[in-house]
Amino acid sequence: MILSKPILLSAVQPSGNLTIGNYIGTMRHWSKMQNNYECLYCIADLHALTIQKNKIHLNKSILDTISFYLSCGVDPQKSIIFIQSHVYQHSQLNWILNCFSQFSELLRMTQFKIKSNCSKKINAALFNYPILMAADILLYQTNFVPVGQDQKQHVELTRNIAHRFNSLYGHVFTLPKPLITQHGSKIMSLLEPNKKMSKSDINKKNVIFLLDDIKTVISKIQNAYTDSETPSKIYYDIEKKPGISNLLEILSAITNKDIDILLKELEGMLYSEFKNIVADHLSKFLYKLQKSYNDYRNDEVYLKKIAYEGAMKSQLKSDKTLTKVYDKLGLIPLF
Ligand code: AQP
Repeated sequence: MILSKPILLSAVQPSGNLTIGNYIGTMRHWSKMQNNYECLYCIADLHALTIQKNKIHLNKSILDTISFYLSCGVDPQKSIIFIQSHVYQHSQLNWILNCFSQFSELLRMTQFKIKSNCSKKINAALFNYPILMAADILLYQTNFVPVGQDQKQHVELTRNIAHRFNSLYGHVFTLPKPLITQHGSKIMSLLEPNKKMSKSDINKKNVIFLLDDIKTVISKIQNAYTDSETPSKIYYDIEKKPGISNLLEILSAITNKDIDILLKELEGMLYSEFKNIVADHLSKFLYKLQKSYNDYRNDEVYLKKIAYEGAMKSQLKSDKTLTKVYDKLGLIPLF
């Protein structure tokens, strides 16, 4: 008997240039995960519409994101890479799950509170987007969802919606679990280390973008906020030293070294020396990543072929769940 692997789904919104936060929080784990899970990696373009309204930017960002998936080591022979809008089942299940979600639970979503605070014009999709995310996950009978800390609440909401549906109709959806690493699950802004690093931040100095040139990376790290403790000492303490702790998280993820080990190596150093080390490792890492990214990005025919094949496979998988849902609800599937 061949035992099937657990199913894992992860996604990134092509809502702008990807950040080192997106990479450290999720994408850096994807390549290894392919060996232990049946992986689906989605480009969540419908989600991006909540923010991104520029046709040219969105189009570019979708292809950029596929290129990054590949350059992070996702192998289309082992995993499915697909664009959300190519698989209509997501929107269909989204509507159905809207009918099983409560207004009050959506109001509690921290991401919505943060995003709606920053803007006077809030679209309804921003409010409803956790339900589309639930549809993304539940369509594939997903067991695990690797996410950054900010998305944990949405995975919990997904479990609640699935549980509610299952209680009414019997077992239809697998209840997914978030996969969150102890370190690197919330990379903070460089100048405001009490705020999550985000690709849509208007202050670009807060963010290391995966496509930043090396000079920019060095300058952003050198200007990153630290603290005025005297004498200066490098140690990990999110409350007292959010800036230094954030740089330690970044360095640890990029070098694959535990923070405890790094702290021994950094003992007695000045903040400026520490920053130089972070900037040096980050620059080398990004240089390599960008080289691989550029090779993929220059071949749009290949990128579109991967997206097409991914869509075909995802449609087949997701349709099984949608058909089951239709059946349970009393909807009639197409003969
Ligand atoms: N700063 C972060 N630290 C760790 N993980 C992060 N993620 C995002 N920012 C960080 C994780 O990256 C994955 C993809 O995120 P997303 O694009 O789906 O949406 P997001 O969480 O809203 O990311 P951004 O960068 O903040 O985008 P915008 O500015 O467009 O809203 C997720 O697993 C997320 O947890």
